[in-house]
Amino acid sequence: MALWTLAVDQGRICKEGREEPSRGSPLPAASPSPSSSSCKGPARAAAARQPGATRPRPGLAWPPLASRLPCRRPPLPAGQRVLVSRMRALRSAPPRALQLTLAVIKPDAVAHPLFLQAVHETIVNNRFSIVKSKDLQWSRQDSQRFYQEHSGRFFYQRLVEFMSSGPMRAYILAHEEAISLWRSLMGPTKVFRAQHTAPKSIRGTFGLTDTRNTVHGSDSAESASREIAFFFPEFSEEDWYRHEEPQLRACNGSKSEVDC
Ligand code: RTP
Ligand code: MG
Repeated sequence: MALWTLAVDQGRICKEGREEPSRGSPLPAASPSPSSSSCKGPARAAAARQPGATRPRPGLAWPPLASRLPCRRPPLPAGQRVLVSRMRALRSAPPRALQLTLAVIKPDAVAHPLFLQAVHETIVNNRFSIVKSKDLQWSRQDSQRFYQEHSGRFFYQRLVEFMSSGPMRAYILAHEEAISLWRSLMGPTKVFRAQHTAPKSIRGTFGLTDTRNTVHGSDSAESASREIAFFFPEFSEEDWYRHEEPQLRACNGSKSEVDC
């Protein structure tokens, strides 16, 4: 007759089955069947093979509770382990309601103070928070590195020359939809198209040529992180999300500007 014992191990209930020893015999009638146990059979067998393993007394669970190997959960497959650790990280990370993007006013617009002022006002009027800004001028090497992805294109040399030809202004902008909002305010890359399809956009209004098209904007969250690090190497996105983003979000949601 099968006798079932319950062992609580590491907070988990582990069910073990064994055959009852035959009457009068000091040993169990049969060694425990691995298939009758939810603890893995090999674990029990290993415990029984230990040099000091105690012989069981009839009627008691065998081997004694203290000498049993712990019941361990079988390891998760690699894919599931990654998923579980990502879910844990997401649970402990603060919520990210604000998105960051990199915006640049290119040399053609910075050369005209009124254009520069107008683009700056577009940023402010569209409820972006200006997290950081700086005026700078690139060397040719900076320009080549930043536009590496376009290095095989016909316009690459022209672009590199232009972007290192004069001062620029760079911003880290925060907004719920920072990337897509800034890209839609910029308008299409090609100025001729911008003038026809989005005449009120920044490029439609101030753009000069397909190269001298006034502004730059990150096109994805990954590009934004990479480009922000390129222009603002001292800025830590992680710290900003941890300390400043929650405050800024609270301020944006609050009607009073006293505490913000
Ligand atoms: P950006 O990177 O400056 O925000 O512009 P984008 O995404 O709209 O356009 P992208 O394809 O990334 O091109 C980068 C910059 O290269 C110059 N360009 N010139 N002559 C041309 O046909 C041409 N095409 C692109 C522009 O300055 C463009 O912004
Ligand atoms: Mg681009």
